[in-house]
Amino acid sequence: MNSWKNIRDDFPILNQEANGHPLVYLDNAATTQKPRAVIDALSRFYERDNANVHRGLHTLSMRATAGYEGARARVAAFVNAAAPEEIVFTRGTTESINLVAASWGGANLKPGDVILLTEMEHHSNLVPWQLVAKRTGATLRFVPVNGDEGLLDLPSLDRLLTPEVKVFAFTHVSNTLGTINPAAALCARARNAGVVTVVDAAQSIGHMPVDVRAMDCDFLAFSGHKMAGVTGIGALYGRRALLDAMPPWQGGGGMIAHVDFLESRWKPAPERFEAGTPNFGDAVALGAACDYLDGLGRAEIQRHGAALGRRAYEVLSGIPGIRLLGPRGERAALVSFSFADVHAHDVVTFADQDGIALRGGHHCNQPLMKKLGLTGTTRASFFVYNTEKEIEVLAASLRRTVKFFRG
Ligand code: 7TS
Repeated sequence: MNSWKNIRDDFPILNQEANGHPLVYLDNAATTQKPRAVIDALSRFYERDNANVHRGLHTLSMRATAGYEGARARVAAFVNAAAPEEIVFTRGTTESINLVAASWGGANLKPGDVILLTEMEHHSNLVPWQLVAKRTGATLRFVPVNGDEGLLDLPSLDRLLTPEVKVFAFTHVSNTLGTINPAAALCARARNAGVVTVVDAAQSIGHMPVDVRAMDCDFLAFSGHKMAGVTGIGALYGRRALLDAMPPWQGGGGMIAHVDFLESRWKPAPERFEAGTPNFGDAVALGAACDYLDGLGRAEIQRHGAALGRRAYEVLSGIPGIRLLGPRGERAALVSFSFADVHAHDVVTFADQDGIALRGGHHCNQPLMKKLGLTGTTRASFFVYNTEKEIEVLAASLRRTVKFFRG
């Protein structure tokens, strides 16, 4: 069991100053920091076990293969998949969604079909669908977001789920608004209409229990680096029958059952979708990240993040002229806001002078920003090691910034 006591000591990077102040890292929605256990798992792999997987009969190769396939089983258990074969390792959320859009979408969409998305999607759950729509003649349709509170307009869903809709891809948690979408209910409504579901779990995977069988989704995409894992690795969960029926999206070594000069046959999933030397070192570290988060307890992580999200919303709402986005009630571990008279980039730059890491901009949500009449927001996003005290430090810094700009 990992312990919440002295949790900050698990993350070596936090023990430093930025611009003469203790580092307050509030950019976790972009990427989380890594605990010593994950960093050590990565070094251990390269110090003891490194060899290419799946092809060698020597000791190191067998150990590396066991590590890689063990990580697959660990990730499968982390999201409660029915089998390790339902986990395809990818570079992250973006690649996972591109895989589904290109492979499933390319094989199953045709002119007249509709791809249903929401207005709060990250560009990585929008642009891949635009690309496949162009290729296949399908069109895009969007579930509206209701104003600054940032909730999906759920009553409109039944009207939007017409027989032309073949796939519904939506984010579990909005990286810009902090909205937590009712994923299981959305999947159930889509399933009743015979629609395939793709859940973008980039912002939920490290912050709450994510159970693909409880959610009953068809696909789920996530990144390791947003859940205490290292960069360059993530996964696509896919229902086995769907994955096995999908064509490959990249060709190369490792994904073939047989190759001839003119044609080839594919292995079943997941190998079919993992052409070339896979990222086994980072996969092993992702397994260690799963262990770390489960050690803390994912329900406990969710409670901690929700409390910080709520507290930040409350404390920041006292700052004159602030416009807070996202739900007033239950929200994820982040808060997003803007000022009419201070640009988000200035807010971030001033906060950095106080040692605080924030993010300012459109957060890869340009269409949503346009709808809300904004060019960007400032965002503070939390993880397991953040504290209420850091929210006070943030609020004090923001007050100084707005005072400076207002003279
Ligand atoms: N989907 C959501 C909801 C995200 O927040 C992000 C990244 C992605 C997909 C893409 O993940 P990637 O690991 O493949 O890049 N979001 C952010 C962010 O909010 N700030 O930086 C990256």
